Amino acid sequence: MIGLPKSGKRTLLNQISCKFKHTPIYSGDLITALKYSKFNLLCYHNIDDNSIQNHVNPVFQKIEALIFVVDSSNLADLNNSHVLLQSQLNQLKGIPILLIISKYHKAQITIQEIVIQFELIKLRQPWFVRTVGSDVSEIEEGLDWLYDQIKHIKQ
Ligand SMILES: Nc1nc2c(ncn2[C@@H]2O[C@H](COP(=O)(O)OP(=O)(O)OP(=O)(O)O)[C@@H](O)[C@H]2O)c(=O)[nH]1
Ligand SMILES: [Mg+2]
Repeated sequence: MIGLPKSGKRTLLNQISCKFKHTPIYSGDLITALKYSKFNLLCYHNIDDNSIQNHVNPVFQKIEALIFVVDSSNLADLNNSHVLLQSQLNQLKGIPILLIISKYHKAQITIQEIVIQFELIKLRQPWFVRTVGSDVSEIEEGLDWLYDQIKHIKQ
């Protein structure tokens, strides 16, 4: 999981951890690593232009999917957010992407507008968009989709 500072990653991690049984592996300023029954999750709290591949540790040998968090309440950061996603995608070709639109109850932009701005239609890999922070949090659907994608790739 990546996203700009203040995009809502830590809040999302807490939300996921409340819903699903997990084992903490590592928790620090830069990275949180958690083990769930179906998958391992690595959150990069402070990612820069470096590839996240450079930070993969022996527990997480390979990145199989990406959760990208974008704050829908902050229009000023949307372009930087897109640039961050692009820079990571250039280095992680072909992996499925779950785009989580956070703070959707305070959104300044619609899902459709984000999909267009982020040029998701042009992506070659599978992608899926869900919101959080709205009345109905869609994180479970998003994680189910991601897990199915990973299983499908492994077959
Ligand atoms: N109102 C509202 N605020 C939110 C929501 N999600 C996150 N925030 C706030 O947005 C700020 C940033 O959220 P964090 O969860 O710390 O996100 P982050 O900075 O991407 O996380 P890390 O970089 O991993 O520390 C915090 O002040 C949160 O309280 C939300 O759904 N609603
Ligand atoms: Mg933060």
